Amino acid sequence: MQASSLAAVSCESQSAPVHRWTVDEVLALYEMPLMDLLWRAQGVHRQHFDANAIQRSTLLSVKTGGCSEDCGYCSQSARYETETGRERLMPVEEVVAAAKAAKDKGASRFCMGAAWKGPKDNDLDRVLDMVREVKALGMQTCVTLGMLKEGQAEKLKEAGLDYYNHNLDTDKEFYGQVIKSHTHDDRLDTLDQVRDAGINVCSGGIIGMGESRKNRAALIVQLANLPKPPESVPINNLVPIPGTPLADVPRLDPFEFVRTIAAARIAMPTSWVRLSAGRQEMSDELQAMCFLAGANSMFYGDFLLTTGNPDIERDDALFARLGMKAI
Ligand code: SAM
Ligand code: DTB
Ligand code: SF4
Repeated sequence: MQASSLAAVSCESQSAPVHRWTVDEVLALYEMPLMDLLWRAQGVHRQHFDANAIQRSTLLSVKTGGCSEDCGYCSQSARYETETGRERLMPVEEVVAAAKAAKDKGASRFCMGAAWKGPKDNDLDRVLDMVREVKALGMQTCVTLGMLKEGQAEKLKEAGLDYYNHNLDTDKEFYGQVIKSHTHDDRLDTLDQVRDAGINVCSGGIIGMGESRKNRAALIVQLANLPKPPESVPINNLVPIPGTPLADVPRLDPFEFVRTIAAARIAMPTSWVRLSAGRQEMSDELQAMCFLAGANSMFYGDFLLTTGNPDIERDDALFARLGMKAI
């Protein structure tokens, strides 16, 4: 690792970034020869993390389908005819049983997702019980419930919530081409509420929706330049869902996905970068390249929300082959 390339990225304390990234700077990372980019990202990664350890979260869809929003990639929007059915908010006991099973299999965090524009207060009460009980199992807790109203983030914090997932999803400039029922600024507003309540922010995006490389670089900049970079940054590869407007978008070059992981790692050196949706379609070799690029977190378990994930046996075998350990 060259000292000069480290200097460009290491001027950050744990709490406040002093370097404000520009789109041109992140585009320049994307344009590096891939081997140079991987070398630099791995150097940054090793300054802050154990390069052989991966954090594992298990997802559960606690309320599925029928969402009012029009996100063009989503199987759960009520506006598109997809194969995803509609299910009511799950009973707390069933959620806790799923969390226990995930813990027994080795997940350290349990992430509960709901297909809402945002939670109604009475629905939130049941989610608060889920958070309390999952936390009591000794797991880290995460929820993704859509946009929050005033006071809801504080209630989640009191219940013991560790992380709130709310993705910026794509560049502000491209956002309106994928989602019209709410705005990028609405997403930022919820992130402010989460951060102000003292909950860790989990926010990232989706790659491969037809956006340009510049849009991808701008998304990384918008995440890195938040008042504080998100503690956790999921990078999703679009899972094309038949029936949605993005069902037939041409597939992205996998190396562009790797470059996005590397750019996220370099721009957000102390954040957990999660290799998220799209892993089922990736070879083991491609995933290993994502770890080399600085990904150090993943979803673990046979399902994401409504689509599949590599089965646990495949992931366990991959960890063994790569000599990686779970945290
Ligand atoms: N309704 C809440 C929201 O929008 O924040 C929570 C659930 S929503 C399904 C959570 C995230 O899943 C989205 O922000 C998006 O990043 C990701 N996601 C949804 N569908 C996806 C797909 N087909 N491929 C990749 N990522 C997807
Ligand atoms: C995130 O960034 N990815 C996860 C989690 N946060 C909630 C969801 C991925 C969903 C993939 C499509 C599906 O299974 O419906
Ligand atoms: Fe609803 Fe979230 Fe899907 Fe958008 S991404 S349609 S808000 S569940």
